[in-house]
Amino acid sequence: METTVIGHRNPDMDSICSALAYAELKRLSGQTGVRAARAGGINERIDFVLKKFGVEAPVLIKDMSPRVADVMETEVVAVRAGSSVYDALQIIERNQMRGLPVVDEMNRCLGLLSAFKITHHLYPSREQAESARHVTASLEAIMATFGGSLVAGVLSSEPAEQLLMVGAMAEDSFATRLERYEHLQVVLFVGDRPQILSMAIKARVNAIVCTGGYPIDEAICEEAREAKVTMILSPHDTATSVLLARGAAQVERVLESEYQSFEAETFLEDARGLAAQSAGFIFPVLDSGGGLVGILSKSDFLKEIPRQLILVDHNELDQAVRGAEKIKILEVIDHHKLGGISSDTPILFLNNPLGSTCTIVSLCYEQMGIAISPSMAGLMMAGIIADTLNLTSPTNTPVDVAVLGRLGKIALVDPDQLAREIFSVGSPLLTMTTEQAIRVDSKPYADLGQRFSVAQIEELNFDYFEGRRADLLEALELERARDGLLFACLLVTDISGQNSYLLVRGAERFLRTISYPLISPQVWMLAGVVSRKKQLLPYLLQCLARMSSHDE
Ligand SMILES: [Mn+2]
Repeated sequence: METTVIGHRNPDMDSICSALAYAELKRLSGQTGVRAARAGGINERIDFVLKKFGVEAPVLIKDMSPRVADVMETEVVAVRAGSSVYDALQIIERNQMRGLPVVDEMNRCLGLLSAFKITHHLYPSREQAESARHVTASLEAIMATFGGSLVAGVLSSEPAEQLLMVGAMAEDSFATRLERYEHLQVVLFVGDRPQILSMAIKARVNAIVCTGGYPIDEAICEEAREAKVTMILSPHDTATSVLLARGAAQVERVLESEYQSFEAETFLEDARGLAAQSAGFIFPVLDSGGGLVGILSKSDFLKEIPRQLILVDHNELDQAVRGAEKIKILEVIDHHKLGGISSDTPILFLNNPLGSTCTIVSLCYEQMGIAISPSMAGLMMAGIIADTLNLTSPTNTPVDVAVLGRLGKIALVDPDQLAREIFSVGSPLLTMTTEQAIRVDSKPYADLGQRFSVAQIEELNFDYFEGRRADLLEALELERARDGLLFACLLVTDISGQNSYLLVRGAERFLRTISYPLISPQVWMLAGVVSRKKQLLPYLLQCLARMSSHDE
């Protein structure tokens, strides 16, 4: 079972750092198969912190939806194209399967061999029965099917089209029939009949299978050797020997070359739809070169997905990595408002209105008595500093202050110095495109029957704001129209002055409800507002409520 610890889409510092630190805590407490992940790109500030503390960025996962690779069988039982139908049947029976994939020497899938197809080959309809005597196989393969032994001539391993013939008629009739088959490679099955044997050797048939286990006269063997006719002894009677010999046909003659296949990365949901429409019973899973990497059976769709999620720094599926709703959520560690998540079984749900998720994770380490490494302490400091604007945001609590102090002693880093370093790196307005600036920390919401988005960027001051104002407003309007939102807004926070500008594009009836001072079209001054979750979001919800009551 693989456990992925992951923060929200458009991850911020707290999301990235809490995922890394919590995954590490899980590993240290003995859980295996735990990895940290991120649901989106990382910005310059996060990159700076990861480098400073020497930690690799968590793996990027854009979609957690179950894939074919999650449930497919990777230990594939396959059969080579050159194998005999007889051998394939033995494998099918031994493994209690309904069929097999057929591969070439490079393990590329050539088709499927089904028990049904084999049955059809061995028991053709009456109309096609004549052709059933033609078998493309080597003499070696034919002999192997009935466990015979060579008594004269050579045993070719080259496949060729052979005509299976039984010498069960009177000598005259036999002679006439042999003439008819002159141009064919005849493999004659005959019992203890010296005359027939002699005639066949003189006619230089390709091979003779002496059935019934009778001893063969040495003179006849000598005759066969001189005429270069292969003679094989079968321990079985004629009927049994011929029946088994037909299984020498190569599987590539019997395979089904039209079949439904998947790639390991195919979404399981898509595969399920295609499999349901297909008459196939197994589905080869192929790599880009056609190589066979797995097999999917219809019963595999019922398997439990061997992956689970731990959500950090969010608890709303709208904000979670795509596909999160399709797999089991094991834990939620968060400090945001509740977003109506539900589960099938009891789960660990730790929501604590502290300044950052990193603060909560740090408390988890302490509670479990597990030592925090200096690099993880550094990461968690960065998460606390970024989310609380270095302990100045209204979301900050005395617990955050105490935890940040303790982490500083472990990481041997001064919190104020770290804060200065973080916020001086990569001013979003200076270093990002307009598109990035409105998306880097944007969250979607669906509240009071309305959908909207709220983004935030932090600046050391408003120096670069005026030059970007028009472009930011235009980009917000594009996003709002594209996603069909009531409004899209961006909070530009000056962390030194502890103020923010709020840029909003959206329905006029909503904009009317904003009571802060308007400083230019669609830009409001929010003095003392720095927190999205604790200040802006509750305010926006009030505005929405006011709008609804006016609408009525
Ligand atoms: Mn957070």
